[in-house]
Amino acid sequence: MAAFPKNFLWGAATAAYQVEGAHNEDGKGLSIWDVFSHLPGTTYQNTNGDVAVDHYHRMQEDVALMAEMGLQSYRFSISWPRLLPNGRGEVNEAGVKFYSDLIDTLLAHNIVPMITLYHWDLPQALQDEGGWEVRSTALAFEEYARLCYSRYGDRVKLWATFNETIVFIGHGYITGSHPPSVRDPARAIQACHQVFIAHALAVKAFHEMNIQGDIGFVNVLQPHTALTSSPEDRIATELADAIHTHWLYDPVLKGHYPEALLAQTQALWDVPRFEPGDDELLRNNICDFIGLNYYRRETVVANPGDTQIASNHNGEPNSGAEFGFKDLFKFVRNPDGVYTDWDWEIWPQGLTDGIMMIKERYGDIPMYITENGLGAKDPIIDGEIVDQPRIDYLQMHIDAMEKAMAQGADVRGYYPWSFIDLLSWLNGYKKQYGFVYVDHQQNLTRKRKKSFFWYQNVIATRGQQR
Ligand code: BGP
Repeated sequence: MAAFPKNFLWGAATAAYQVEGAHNEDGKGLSIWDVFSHLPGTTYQNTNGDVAVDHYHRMQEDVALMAEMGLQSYRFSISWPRLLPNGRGEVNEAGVKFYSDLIDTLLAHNIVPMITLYHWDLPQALQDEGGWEVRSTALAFEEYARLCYSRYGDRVKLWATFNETIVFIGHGYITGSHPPSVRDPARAIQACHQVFIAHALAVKAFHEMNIQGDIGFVNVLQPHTALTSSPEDRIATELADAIHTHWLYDPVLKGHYPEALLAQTQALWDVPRFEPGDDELLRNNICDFIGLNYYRRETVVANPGDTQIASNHNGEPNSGAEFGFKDLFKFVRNPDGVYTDWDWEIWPQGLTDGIMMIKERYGDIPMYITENGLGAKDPIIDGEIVDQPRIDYLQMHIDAMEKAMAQGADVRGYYPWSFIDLLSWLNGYKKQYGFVYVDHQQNLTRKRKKSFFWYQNVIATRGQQR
Protein backbone atom coordinates (compact mmCIF):
# COMPACT_ATOMS: atom_id res chain seq x y z
CA MET A 1 0.00 0.00 0.00
CA ALA A 2 1.12 3.55 -0.66
CA ALA A 3 1.91 5.76 2.33
CA PHE A 4 -0.44 8.58 3.32
CA PRO A 5 0.76 12.17 2.78
CA LYS A 6 3.47 13.34 5.19
CA ASN A 7 1.30 16.06 6.73
CA PHE A 8 -1.67 13.71 7.28
CA LEU A 9 -2.42 13.54 11.02
CA TRP A 10 -2.84 10.16 12.69
CA GLY A 11 -4.74 10.96 15.84
CA ALA A 12 -7.19 9.70 18.42
CA ALA A 13 -10.07 11.35 20.28
CA THR A 14 -11.78 11.62 23.67
CA ALA A 15 -14.15 14.05 25.41
CA ALA A 16 -13.87 15.72 28.82
CA TYR A 17 -16.87 14.21 30.61
CA GLN A 18 -16.02 10.73 29.39
CA VAL A 19 -12.43 10.63 30.66
CA GLU A 20 -11.63 13.33 33.20
CA GLY A 21 -13.55 12.59 36.39
CA ALA A 22 -12.74 15.12 39.16
CA HIS A 23 -16.25 16.39 38.52
CA ASN A 24 -16.31 18.64 41.57
CA GLU A 25 -12.63 19.31 42.23
CA ASP A 26 -10.44 22.39 42.07
CA GLY A 27 -13.33 24.78 41.62
CA LYS A 28 -15.13 23.10 38.73
CA GLY A 29 -18.84 23.92 38.41
CA LEU A 30 -21.45 21.27 37.66
CA SER A 31 -22.44 20.44 34.11
CA ILE A 32 -25.81 19.17 32.95
CA TRP A 33 -24.27 15.68 32.73
CA ASP A 34 -23.08 15.79 36.34
CA VAL A 35 -26.66 16.46 37.36
CA PHE A 36 -28.50 14.27 34.84
CA SER A 37 -26.38 11.14 35.35
CA HIS A 38 -27.20 11.27 39.07
CA LEU A 39 -30.93 11.01 38.42
CA PRO A 40 -31.84 7.33 38.91
CA GLY A 41 -32.45 5.34 35.72
CA THR A 42 -31.06 7.85 33.23
CA THR A 43 -27.92 5.85 32.28
CA TYR A 44 -26.92 2.19 31.97
CA GLN A 45 -26.70 0.83 35.53
CA ASN A 46 -26.61 4.42 36.80
CA THR A 47 -23.02 4.90 35.63
CA ASN A 48 -21.64 8.43 35.64
CA GLY A 49 -18.48 10.43 34.98
CA ASP A 50 -17.73 11.47 38.58
CA VAL A 51 -14.44 9.59 38.36
CA ALA A 52 -14.61 8.38 34.73
CA VAL A 53 -11.09 7.06 33.99
CA ASP A 54 -9.49 9.71 36.20
CA HIS A 55 -7.67 11.39 33.33
CA TYR A 56 -7.68 14.65 35.29
CA HIS A 57 -5.18 13.14 37.75
CA ARG A 58 -3.40 10.84 35.30
CA MET A 59 -2.92 13.23 32.40
CA GLN A 60 0.87 12.86 32.34
CA GLU A 61 0.68 9.07 32.27
CA ASP A 62 -1.96 9.15 29.51
CA VAL A 63 0.01 11.53 27.32
CA ALA A 64 3.11 9.35 27.81
CA LEU A 65 1.08 6.44 26.42
CA MET A 66 -0.01 8.59 23.46
CA ALA A 67 3.61 9.44 22.78
CA GLU A 68 4.63 5.80 23.02
CA MET A 69 1.95 4.91 20.48
CA GLY A 70 3.39 7.58 18.19
CA LEU A 71 0.19 9.64 18.13
CA GLN A 72 0.53 12.76 15.98
CA SER A 73 -2.60 14.57 17.11
CA TYR A 74 -4.99 14.33 20.06
CA ARG A 75 -8.57 15.54 19.89
CA PHE A 76 -9.99 16.39 23.33
CA SER A 77 -12.71 18.64 24.63
CA ILE A 78 -12.68 21.34 27.27
CA SER A 79 -15.16 21.20 30.11
CA TRP A 80 -16.83 24.60 30.00
CA PRO A 81 -17.82 24.56 33.72
CA ARG A 82 -14.23 23.69 34.67
CA LEU A 83 -13.17 27.05 33.20
CA LEU A 84 -16.30 29.05 33.96
CA PRO A 85 -18.14 27.39 36.88
CA ASN A 86 -21.21 29.59 36.30
CA GLY A 87 -20.96 29.48 32.52
CA ARG A 88 -19.77 33.09 32.33
CA GLY A 89 -18.05 35.64 34.51
CA GLU A 90 -15.60 34.40 37.12
CA VAL A 91 -12.75 32.30 35.70
CA ASN A 92 -11.50 29.18 37.53
CA GLU A 93 -7.74 29.44 37.06
CA ALA A 94 -7.12 25.87 38.26
CA GLY A 95 -9.26 24.64 35.38
CA VAL A 96 -7.48 26.89 32.87
CA LYS A 97 -4.18 25.48 34.11
CA PHE A 98 -5.23 21.85 33.65
CA TYR A 99 -5.72 22.28 29.89
CA SER A 100 -2.71 24.55 29.59
CA ASP A 101 -0.57 21.80 31.12
CA LEU A 102 -2.19 19.21 28.88
CA ILE A 103 -1.41 21.30 25.78
CA ASP A 104 2.19 21.86 26.87
CA THR A 105 2.66 18.15 27.58
CA LEU A 106 1.23 17.22 24.17
CA LEU A 107 3.44 19.74 22.38
CA ALA A 108 6.51 18.52 24.28
CA HIS A 109 5.80 15.14 22.64
CA ASN A 110 5.11 16.66 19.21
CA ILE A 111 1.41 15.81 19.45
CA VAL A 112 -0.83 18.39 17.75
CA PRO A 113 -3.76 19.37 19.99
CA MET A 114 -7.24 19.60 18.44
CA ILE A 115 -9.72 21.21 20.80
CA THR A 116 -13.47 20.69 20.84
CA LEU A 117 -15.06 23.54 22.75
CA TYR A 118 -18.40 21.85 23.35
CA HIS A 119 -18.78 18.12 23.77
CA TRP A 120 -22.14 18.28 25.56
CA ASP A 121 -21.27 19.29 29.14
CA LEU A 122 -23.13 22.60 29.37
CA PRO A 123 -22.74 24.41 32.70
CA GLN A 124 -25.83 23.58 34.76
CA ALA A 125 -26.05 27.26 35.73
CA LEU A 126 -26.80 28.10 32.07
CA GLN A 127 -29.29 25.26 31.74
CA ASP A 128 -31.13 26.77 34.71
CA GLU A 129 -31.49 30.00 32.67
CA GLY A 130 -32.96 28.18 29.66
CA GLY A 131 -29.95 26.35 28.17
CA TRP A 132 -29.69 26.20 24.40
CA GLU A 133 -33.19 27.56 23.93
CA VAL A 134 -32.15 31.09 24.87
CA ARG A 135 -29.83 33.54 23.12
CA SER A 136 -27.97 34.34 26.35
CA THR A 137 -26.39 30.85 26.22
CA ALA A 138 -25.01 31.55 22.74
CA LEU A 139 -23.55 34.81 24.05
CA ALA A 140 -22.03 32.99 27.04
CA PHE A 141 -20.52 30.49 24.60
CA GLU A 142 -18.81 33.32 22.76
CA GLU A 143 -17.37 34.55 26.06
CA TYR A 144 -16.14 31.02 26.85
CA ALA A 145 -14.65 30.62 23.34
CA ARG A 146 -12.81 33.95 23.67
CA LEU A 147 -11.39 32.84 27.01
CA CYS A 148 -10.09 29.61 25.42
CA TYR A 149 -8.57 31.47 22.46
CA SER A 150 -6.86 33.96 24.74
CA ARG A 151 -5.37 31.28 26.99
CA TYR A 152 -4.56 28.57 24.45
CA GLY A 153 -4.65 30.24 21.03
CA ASP A 154 -0.88 30.83 21.07
CA ARG A 155 -0.30 27.05 21.04
CA VAL A 156 -3.38 25.40 19.51
CA LYS A 157 -4.02 25.55 15.77
CA LEU A 158 -7.00 23.21 15.36
CA TRP A 159 -10.32 24.15 16.93
CA ALA A 160 -13.84 22.80 16.63
CA THR A 161 -16.78 24.60 18.20
CA PHE A 162 -19.42 21.86 18.61
CA ASN A 163 -19.54 18.09 18.60
CA GLU A 164 -22.51 16.38 16.94
CA THR A 165 -25.41 18.80 17.27
CA ILE A 166 -27.79 16.12 15.99
CA VAL A 167 -27.00 14.00 19.04
CA PHE A 168 -27.12 16.50 21.91
CA ILE A 169 -30.06 18.40 20.43
CA GLY A 170 -31.82 15.28 19.09
CA HIS A 171 -31.51 13.35 22.33
CA GLY A 172 -31.82 16.42 24.53
CA TYR A 173 -35.00 17.76 22.89
CA ILE A 174 -36.61 14.99 20.81
CA THR A 175 -36.06 11.53 22.33
CA GLY A 176 -35.43 12.98 25.80
CA SER A 177 -32.66 10.50 26.60
CA HIS A 178 -30.00 13.20 27.17
CA PRO A 179 -30.36 16.31 29.35
CA PRO A 180 -32.53 18.38 29.49
CA SER A 181 -34.89 15.48 28.60
CA VAL A 182 -37.39 17.46 26.55
CA ARG A 183 -39.57 15.81 23.89
CA ASP A 184 -40.61 18.58 21.53
CA PRO A 185 -39.35 18.93 17.93
CA ALA A 186 -40.17 22.63 17.75
CA ARG A 187 -38.07 23.35 20.84
CA ALA A 188 -35.32 21.18 19.33
CA ILE A 189 -35.22 23.31 16.19
CA GLN A 190 -35.04 26.55 18.17
CA ALA A 191 -32.29 25.19 20.46
CA CYS A 192 -30.38 24.02 17.39
CA HIS A 193 -30.63 27.53 15.94
CA GLN A 194 -29.01 29.03 19.05
CA VAL A 195 -26.20 26.49 18.64
CA PHE A 196 -25.58 27.63 15.05
CA ILE A 197 -25.56 31.23 16.26
CA ALA A 198 -23.15 30.35 19.07
CA HIS A 199 -20.92 28.64 16.51
CA ALA A 200 -21.00 31.66 14.18
CA LEU A 201 -20.22 34.04 17.07
CA ALA A 202 -17.25 31.85 18.06
CA VAL A 203 -15.93 31.76 14.48
CA LYS A 204 -16.28 35.54 14.26
CA ALA A 205 -14.40 35.97 17.55
CA PHE A 206 -11.68 33.61 16.32
CA HIS A 207 -11.06 35.88 13.35
CA GLU A 208 -11.41 39.10 15.33
CA MET A 209 -8.78 37.86 17.78
CA ASN A 210 -6.60 36.89 14.85
CA ILE A 211 -5.94 33.36 16.10
CA GLN A 212 -3.51 31.63 13.76
CA GLY A 213 -5.22 28.36 13.01
CA ASP A 214 -8.37 26.72 11.64
CA ILE A 215 -11.80 26.55 13.16
CA GLY A 216 -14.47 24.02 12.23
CA PHE A 217 -17.52 22.10 13.35
CA VAL A 218 -17.93 18.37 14.01
CA ASN A 219 -20.96 16.51 12.72
CA VAL A 220 -22.17 12.95 12.60
CA LEU A 221 -21.64 11.53 9.12
CA GLN A 222 -24.52 9.14 8.64
CA PRO A 223 -25.33 7.91 5.16
CA HIS A 224 -28.90 6.71 4.62
CA THR A 225 -29.86 3.79 2.39
CA ALA A 226 -33.45 2.99 1.40
CA LEU A 227 -34.48 -0.52 2.41
CA THR A 228 -36.37 -1.05 -0.87
CA SER A 229 -36.55 0.73 -4.20
CA SER A 230 -40.19 1.70 -3.62
CA PRO A 231 -40.97 5.39 -4.21
CA GLU A 232 -42.14 5.66 -0.58
CA ASP A 233 -38.81 4.44 0.82
CA ARG A 234 -36.88 6.63 -1.60
CA ILE A 235 -38.76 9.74 -0.50
CA ALA A 236 -38.29 8.74 3.13
CA THR A 237 -34.54 8.48 2.53
CA GLU A 238 -34.41 11.93 0.94
CA LEU A 239 -36.21 13.31 3.99
CA ALA A 240 -33.73 11.58 6.31
CA ASP A 241 -30.87 13.18 4.35
CA ALA A 242 -32.50 16.60 4.57
CA ILE A 243 -33.30 16.43 8.29
CA HIS A 244 -30.34 14.47 9.62
CA THR A 245 -27.64 15.76 7.30
CA HIS A 246 -28.37 18.92 5.31
CA TRP A 247 -30.02 20.72 8.25
CA LEU A 248 -26.85 20.22 10.31
CA TYR A 249 -24.21 20.85 7.65
CA ASP A 250 -25.67 23.63 5.48
CA PRO A 251 -25.72 26.39 8.12
CA VAL A 252 -22.02 25.91 8.97
CA LEU A 253 -20.73 25.18 5.46
CA LYS A 254 -23.09 27.22 3.24
CA GLY A 255 -24.13 29.80 5.82
CA HIS A 256 -27.87 29.15 5.54
CA TYR A 257 -30.50 26.47 6.15
CA PRO A 258 -31.81 24.24 3.35
CA GLU A 259 -34.57 26.51 1.98
CA ALA A 260 -37.39 24.01 1.38
CA LEU A 261 -37.14 22.46 4.82
CA LEU A 262 -36.81 25.86 6.48
CA ALA A 263 -40.04 26.99 4.83
CA GLN A 264 -41.75 23.85 6.11
CA THR A 265 -40.61 24.08 9.73
CA GLN A 266 -41.45 27.77 9.87
CA ALA A 267 -44.92 27.15 8.42
CA LEU A 268 -45.55 24.19 10.73
CA TRP A 269 -44.12 25.37 14.05
CA ASP A 270 -42.88 28.91 13.47
CA VAL A 271 -39.25 27.85 14.12
CA PRO A 272 -36.41 28.59 13.92
CA ARG A 273 -37.14 32.17 14.94
CA PHE A 274 -34.42 34.51 13.66
CA GLU A 275 -33.26 37.62 15.46
CA PRO A 276 -32.14 40.65 13.42
CA GLY A 277 -28.65 39.99 12.05
CA ASP A 278 -28.79 36.17 12.35
CA ASP A 279 -28.88 35.67 8.58
CA GLU A 280 -25.77 37.72 8.07
CA LEU A 281 -23.96 36.17 11.02
CA LEU A 282 -24.44 32.68 9.60
CA ARG A 283 -23.53 33.76 6.08
CA ASN A 284 -20.29 35.45 7.11
CA ASN A 285 -18.89 32.82 9.44
CA ILE A 286 -18.60 29.51 7.69
CA CYS A 287 -16.09 26.86 8.75
CA ASP A 288 -12.46 26.39 7.72
CA PHE A 289 -12.96 22.62 7.92
CA ILE A 290 -15.55 20.03 8.80
CA GLY A 291 -15.02 17.19 11.27
CA LEU A 292 -16.82 13.97 10.41
CA ASN A 293 -17.73 11.35 13.01
CA TYR A 294 -18.47 8.11 11.21
CA TYR A 295 -19.65 4.92 12.87
CA ARG A 296 -22.51 3.46 10.80
CA ARG A 297 -25.17 3.97 8.21
CA GLU A 298 -28.93 3.81 8.69
CA THR A 299 -31.42 1.87 6.61
CA VAL A 300 -34.57 3.84 5.94
CA VAL A 301 -38.24 3.05 5.29
CA ALA A 302 -41.37 5.17 4.96
CA ASN A 303 -43.13 5.61 8.27
CA PRO A 304 -46.88 6.03 8.09
CA GLY A 305 -47.36 5.00 11.74
CA ASP A 306 -45.95 5.90 15.12
CA THR A 307 -42.48 4.71 16.05
CA GLN A 308 -41.60 3.16 19.35
CA ILE A 309 -38.12 4.53 19.82
CA ALA A 310 -36.00 1.62 21.04
CA SER A 311 -32.31 1.98 21.71
CA ASN A 312 -29.86 -0.72 22.69
CA HIS A 313 -27.90 0.41 25.76
CA ASN A 314 -27.11 -2.98 27.26
CA GLY A 315 -25.01 -4.55 24.51
CA GLU A 316 -27.38 -7.50 24.02
CA PRO A 317 -27.41 -7.97 20.23
CA ASN A 318 -30.70 -7.26 18.51
CA SER A 319 -32.28 -5.69 21.56
CA GLY A 320 -33.62 -2.79 19.58
CA ALA A 321 -32.54 0.13 17.44
CA GLU A 322 -35.46 2.03 15.96
CA PHE A 323 -35.96 5.71 15.50
CA GLY A 324 -38.36 7.64 13.34
CA PHE A 325 -40.67 10.54 12.76
CA LYS A 326 -44.31 9.77 12.01
CA ASP A 327 -45.20 10.30 8.34
CA LEU A 328 -41.58 11.06 7.43
CA PHE A 329 -39.15 8.17 7.85
CA LYS A 330 -37.96 5.42 10.14
CA PHE A 331 -34.59 3.70 10.67
CA VAL A 332 -34.80 -0.09 10.67
CA ARG A 333 -32.44 -3.05 10.83
CA ASN A 334 -30.85 -4.00 7.52
CA PRO A 335 -31.59 -7.73 7.15
CA ASP A 336 -28.27 -8.23 5.31
CA GLY A 337 -26.22 -6.07 7.65
CA VAL A 338 -23.37 -6.95 10.00
CA TYR A 339 -23.99 -5.41 13.41
CA THR A 340 -22.13 -4.66 16.64
CA ASP A 341 -23.50 -5.91 19.96
CA TRP A 342 -25.12 -2.47 20.34
CA ASP A 343 -26.90 -2.88 16.98
CA TRP A 344 -24.78 -0.41 15.00
CA GLU A 345 -24.30 -1.60 11.42
CA ILE A 346 -20.67 -2.03 10.35
CA TRP A 347 -20.48 -0.59 6.82
CA PRO A 348 -17.05 0.76 5.82
CA GLN A 349 -18.20 1.73 2.32
CA GLY A 350 -20.40 4.32 4.04
CA LEU A 351 -17.27 6.27 4.99
CA THR A 352 -16.19 6.54 1.34
CA ASP A 353 -19.72 7.40 0.24
CA GLY A 354 -20.22 9.89 3.06
CA ILE A 355 -16.98 11.76 2.39
CA MET A 356 -17.80 11.93 -1.33
CA MET A 357 -21.31 13.15 -0.58
CA ILE A 358 -19.84 15.99 1.53
CA LYS A 359 -17.40 16.87 -1.23
CA GLU A 360 -20.12 16.91 -3.84
CA ARG A 361 -22.50 19.09 -1.81
CA TYR A 362 -19.97 21.46 -0.19
CA GLY A 363 -17.04 21.57 -2.58
CA ASP A 364 -13.40 21.31 -1.61
CA ILE A 365 -13.80 21.71 2.13
CA PRO A 366 -10.93 20.27 4.21
CA MET A 367 -12.12 17.33 6.30
CA TYR A 368 -10.92 15.47 9.35
CA ILE A 369 -12.37 12.13 10.38
CA THR A 370 -12.79 13.24 13.98
CA GLU A 371 -14.28 9.95 15.23
CA ASN A 372 -14.52 6.37 14.00
CA GLY A 373 -14.43 3.24 16.06
CA LEU A 374 -15.90 0.00 17.33
CA GLY A 375 -17.77 -0.25 20.63
CA ALA A 376 -17.26 -3.78 21.91
CA LYS A 377 -16.77 -6.01 24.94
CA ASP A 378 -13.09 -6.76 24.43
CA PRO A 379 -11.92 -10.32 25.10
CA ILE A 380 -9.12 -10.82 27.66
CA ILE A 381 -7.07 -13.93 26.93
CA ASP A 382 -4.28 -14.85 29.35
CA GLY A 383 -4.22 -11.30 30.62
CA GLU A 384 -3.92 -9.75 27.14
CA ILE A 385 -6.67 -7.62 25.60
CA VAL A 386 -7.07 -9.18 22.20
CA ASP A 387 -9.30 -6.65 20.45
CA GLN A 388 -8.90 -8.06 16.96
CA PRO A 389 -12.45 -6.98 15.89
CA ARG A 390 -11.42 -3.35 16.57
CA ILE A 391 -8.29 -3.74 14.45
CA ASP A 392 -10.40 -5.21 11.64
CA TYR A 393 -12.94 -2.41 11.93
CA LEU A 394 -10.35 0.38 11.86
CA GLN A 395 -8.39 -1.22 9.05
CA MET A 396 -11.49 -1.46 6.83
CA HIS A 397 -12.36 2.15 7.56
CA ILE A 398 -8.86 3.42 6.82
CA ASP A 399 -9.18 1.60 3.49
CA ALA A 400 -12.51 3.34 2.90
CA MET A 401 -11.08 6.76 3.77
CA GLU A 402 -8.14 6.17 1.44
CA LYS A 403 -10.58 5.36 -1.38
CA ALA A 404 -12.25 8.74 -0.95
CA MET A 405 -8.88 10.51 -0.85
CA ALA A 406 -7.91 8.76 -4.08
CA GLN A 407 -11.05 10.32 -5.59
CA GLY A 408 -9.88 13.79 -4.60
CA ALA A 409 -11.35 14.34 -1.14
CA ASP A 410 -9.21 16.62 1.04
CA VAL A 411 -9.02 14.47 4.19
CA ARG A 412 -6.31 15.74 6.54
CA GLY A 413 -6.45 13.50 9.56
CA TYR A 414 -7.96 10.43 11.17
CA TYR A 415 -8.96 10.29 14.85
CA PRO A 416 -10.23 6.90 16.00
CA TRP A 417 -12.64 6.97 18.89
CA SER A 418 -11.15 6.55 21.36
CA PHE A 419 -7.63 6.83 22.65
CA ILE A 420 -8.52 5.11 25.92
CA ASP A 421 -11.52 3.16 27.22
CA LEU A 422 -13.94 5.70 28.65
CA LEU A 423 -17.50 6.31 29.75
CA SER A 424 -20.08 5.79 27.03
CA TRP A 425 -22.78 8.37 27.80
CA LEU A 426 -25.73 6.00 28.14
CA ASN A 427 -23.92 2.64 27.93
CA GLY A 428 -21.56 2.77 30.89
CA TYR A 429 -18.04 1.35 30.86
CA LYS A 430 -19.02 -1.98 29.31
CA LYS A 431 -18.90 -0.55 25.78
CA GLN A 432 -15.17 -0.18 25.08
CA TYR A 433 -13.57 1.79 22.25
CA GLY A 434 -9.97 2.43 23.32
CA PHE A 435 -6.45 1.44 22.33
CA VAL A 436 -5.73 1.50 26.06
CA TYR A 437 -7.69 -0.65 28.51
CA VAL A 438 -8.65 0.66 31.94
CA ASP A 439 -9.02 -1.91 34.70
CA HIS A 440 -11.97 -0.82 36.84
CA GLN A 441 -11.29 -3.63 39.34
CA GLN A 442 -7.67 -2.57 39.85
CA ASN A 443 -7.45 1.12 40.59
CA LEU A 444 -8.02 2.17 36.97
CA THR A 445 -4.68 0.75 35.88
CA ARG A 446 -3.89 1.32 32.18
CA LYS A 447 -2.96 -1.56 29.89
CA ARG A 448 -2.03 -1.51 26.20
CA LYS A 449 -4.38 -3.54 24.00
CA LYS A 450 -3.43 -5.46 20.87
CA SER A 451 -4.82 -2.53 18.84
CA PHE A 452 -2.35 -0.19 20.58
CA PHE A 453 0.58 -1.97 18.97
CA TRP A 454 -1.26 -2.31 15.67
CA TYR A 455 -2.01 1.43 15.47
CA GLN A 456 1.55 2.24 16.57
CA ASN A 457 2.75 0.43 13.45
CA VAL A 458 0.12 2.05 11.22
CA ILE A 459 1.35 5.46 12.33
CA ALA A 460 5.03 4.56 12.06
CA THR A 461 4.54 3.36 8.45
CA ARG A 462 2.15 6.25 7.55
CA GLY A 463 -0.56 3.75 6.88
CA GLN A 464 1.48 1.52 4.62
CA GLN A 465 1.22 -1.44 6.99
CA ARG A 466 -2.24 -1.99 8.36
C1 BGP B 1 -20.27 9.99 19.48
C2 BGP B 1 -19.81 10.90 20.58
C3 BGP B 1 -18.78 10.33 21.49
C4 BGP B 1 -18.90 8.86 21.74
C5 BGP B 1 -19.25 8.06 20.49
C6 BGP B 1 -19.63 6.62 20.76
O1 BGP B 1 -21.60 10.25 19.22
O2 BGP B 1 -19.30 12.08 20.04
O3 BGP B 1 -18.73 11.11 22.64
O4 BGP B 1 -19.60 8.56 22.86
O5 BGP B 1 -20.28 8.64 19.76
O6 BGP B 1 -20.96 6.56 21.18
P1 BGP B 1 -21.44 5.62 22.32
O7 BGP B 1 -20.61 5.97 23.50
O8 BGP B 1 -22.89 5.93 22.52
O9 BGP B 1 -21.22 4.24 21.85
